[in-house]
Amino acid sequence: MKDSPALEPGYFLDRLRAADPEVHAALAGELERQQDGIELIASENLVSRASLDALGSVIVNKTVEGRPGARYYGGAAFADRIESLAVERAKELFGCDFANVQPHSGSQANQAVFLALLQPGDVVLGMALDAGGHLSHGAAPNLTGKWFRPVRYGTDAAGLIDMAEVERLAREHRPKLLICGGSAYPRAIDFARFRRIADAAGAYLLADMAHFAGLVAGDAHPSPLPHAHVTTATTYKNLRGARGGLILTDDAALARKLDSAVFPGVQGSVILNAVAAKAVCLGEALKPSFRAYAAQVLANARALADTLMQRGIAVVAGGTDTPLLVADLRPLGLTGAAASDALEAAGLTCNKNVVPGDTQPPRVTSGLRFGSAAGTTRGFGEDEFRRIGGWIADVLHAMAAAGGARDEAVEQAVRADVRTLCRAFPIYPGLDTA
Ligand code: DSN
Repeated sequence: MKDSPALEPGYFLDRLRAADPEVHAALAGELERQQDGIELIASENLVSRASLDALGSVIVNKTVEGRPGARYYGGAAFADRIESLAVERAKELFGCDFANVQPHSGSQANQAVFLALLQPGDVVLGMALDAGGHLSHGAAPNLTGKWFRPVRYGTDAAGLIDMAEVERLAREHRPKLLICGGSAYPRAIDFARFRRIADAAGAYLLADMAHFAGLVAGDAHPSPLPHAHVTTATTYKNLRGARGGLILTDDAALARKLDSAVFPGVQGSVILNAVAAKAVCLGEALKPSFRAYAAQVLANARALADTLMQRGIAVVAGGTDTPLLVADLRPLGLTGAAASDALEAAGLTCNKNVVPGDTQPPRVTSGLRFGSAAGTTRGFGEDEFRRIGGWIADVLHAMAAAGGARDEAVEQAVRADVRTLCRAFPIYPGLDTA
């Protein structure tokens, strides 16, 4: 069947519509949702058409295990070339000697670090979930929490990492692994001090920069790499690439252990189309234009945080040094679950999130997490993010005034404004959902 001339080559072709109308319809609906709504989930972004092309390419047909040049399967010449490109670009981008680009996610990158550096039952010191830590840093339901002995540090009254507590817990518990970085911690981290604490305790330092890797790549945030023994990252947040993880280090002996921990330790064959797309996004991040993107992501996150605070909405830690920020809804008497549903109806997608000292369960929470990476990709600047902050405040204050009940009229008015703004900033110009 001939492709519709209205469509560019890529996804959502007539070919797919004809072969599988149900999957086509769901993908077309998702494209329309992304086009007409504002994505504020901090772990999302909009990848380039080049990344989409790599993801949908014939390399998806190839199976390999092992590392480039040392595979367990034949026919790997082009797979090797693709993975080597991703590795070399990751090393150049982050200024390190070794990179493993195979982790399917940030969680699997962290699991590989645990496998490489620890024995079951070893003590791990990481940030508590309500302070902004991540599940894969030793949270109770995660294997890192079940098979190791997690000790958690938190934040102080200002919402900043309580470094005195980190020091005290490291002295008391002598962890084998100290972790900095997280999923919802908005401020810059004192990596040098973390390293001193790790050294005094005889621990390895793992920096998980999943939520600020793009800013590090674009020189808009300090790099943890000179301080950490191992750094992990994801490629799909503010690095603006395909889904997946990275492990980075300067230590040759650790690199060998980490490679074996990824394969055969926690993973099997490589998802080569994801690795090809990682190579593409890392190449894009090496271009000078990515520095402007990273700076704008940070400026936009700060504009959003400032607007929310000016409109009387509490922001954890009083702002942000990263692409993310967390609103504390307790003063408004709202839950994260109800507020995120209301914002989604208004065309603003974000996620409910626990806040420090939260007493609500994880499916309810007292907070909302917002990120600026995807909006910045579609061209929003600080003016647009200030408008977005105003719309968020309109929806939340209307709910608070009604004792927590949703205000459909306000949601629909904001929805209309959101759609108008989105139409002025198309996400993939030329792609059509028709
Ligand atoms: N770690 C999850 C998040 O931060 O949203 C998924 O990337």
